[in-house]
Amino acid sequence: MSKKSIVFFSSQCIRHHGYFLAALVTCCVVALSSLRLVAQRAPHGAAQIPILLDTDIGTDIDDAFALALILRSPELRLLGVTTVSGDTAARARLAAKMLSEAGKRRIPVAAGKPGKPLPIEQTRWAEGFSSPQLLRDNAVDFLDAQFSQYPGKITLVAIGPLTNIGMLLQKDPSAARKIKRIVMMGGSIARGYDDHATPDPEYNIVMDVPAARVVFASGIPILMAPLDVTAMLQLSARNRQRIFDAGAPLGQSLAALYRLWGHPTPILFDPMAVALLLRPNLCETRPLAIRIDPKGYTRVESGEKPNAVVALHTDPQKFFDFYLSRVAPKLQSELHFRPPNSILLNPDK
Ligand SMILES: [Ca+2]
Repeated sequence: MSKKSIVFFSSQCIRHHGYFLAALVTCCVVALSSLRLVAQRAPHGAAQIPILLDTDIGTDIDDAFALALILRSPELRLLGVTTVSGDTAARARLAAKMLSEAGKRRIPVAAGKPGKPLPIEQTRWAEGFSSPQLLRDNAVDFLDAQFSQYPGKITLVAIGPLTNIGMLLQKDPSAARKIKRIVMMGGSIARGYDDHATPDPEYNIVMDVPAARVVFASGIPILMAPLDVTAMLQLSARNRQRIFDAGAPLGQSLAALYRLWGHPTPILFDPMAVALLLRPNLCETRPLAIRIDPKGYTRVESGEKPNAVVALHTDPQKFFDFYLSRVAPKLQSELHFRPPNSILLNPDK
């Protein structure tokens, strides 16, 4: 076929099959972008899990510890962070500064709709911080764009009230089909705060009951870490110091935030949601039908179709072993350290 014939043939094809070609090109672009997303690999060769983090970082201290675990987990690919509840812009600055300190200056952060401002002591750490990674887009539009760009690929890690994802699902119920899974800290089945043996209305649920109801009715697969597997996760002074001693960037950031937080003992509620995503066998889980009652209790409806896989029991020691192995790994020199004979023979020395 001559060059002229090829040009003629091509132009005829485009004329007659323009829509088909345009559709084909669009499919290729979408397929390529999806491939680009899943082709990223963790160092050991397995494909990375693409995630978005929705957080109320800044009130309790556990969100910062959860973000640290994400940043120390090569299996995860953090595509972005959204903030929720109260002063969402201040929370976004906190998340962005923590990312920036860890060298992750390209991970975007989008603030949710601002709510009633509450005093957040930790935000002083990021006062005046600015970065191009702080988006002008609001959290709901950002989530929408990400889930639409990679339909069915992204896991949402939700460690705050469910306002942002609830707003997205109310705006566009079809968005549920684009979300691979929600892994969340929230709810209380048989145990409550302080690890007592009765359930409580849990903070993330009770802060936005309508949003929680929308999420649990959406059909999105949910993996839920309630108080039953989180309320007992008190970070001991020894382990806290080990994390802070790990130094820059994460140990240093966590130490600075801890000092501003101003309480003695963090409880690592939120990091369990991240740990559960990475190590599902850290908890015994069961599919359950969860109904959110008007007071924010997460009630189990027997005989109904399950809408969540719920973690019900855990071994805190195994959780902390895992958490510390990631966020404050022992140096090889410490692992192989043996006290000299003189100390073994003379323990008082
Ligand atoms: Ca939280």
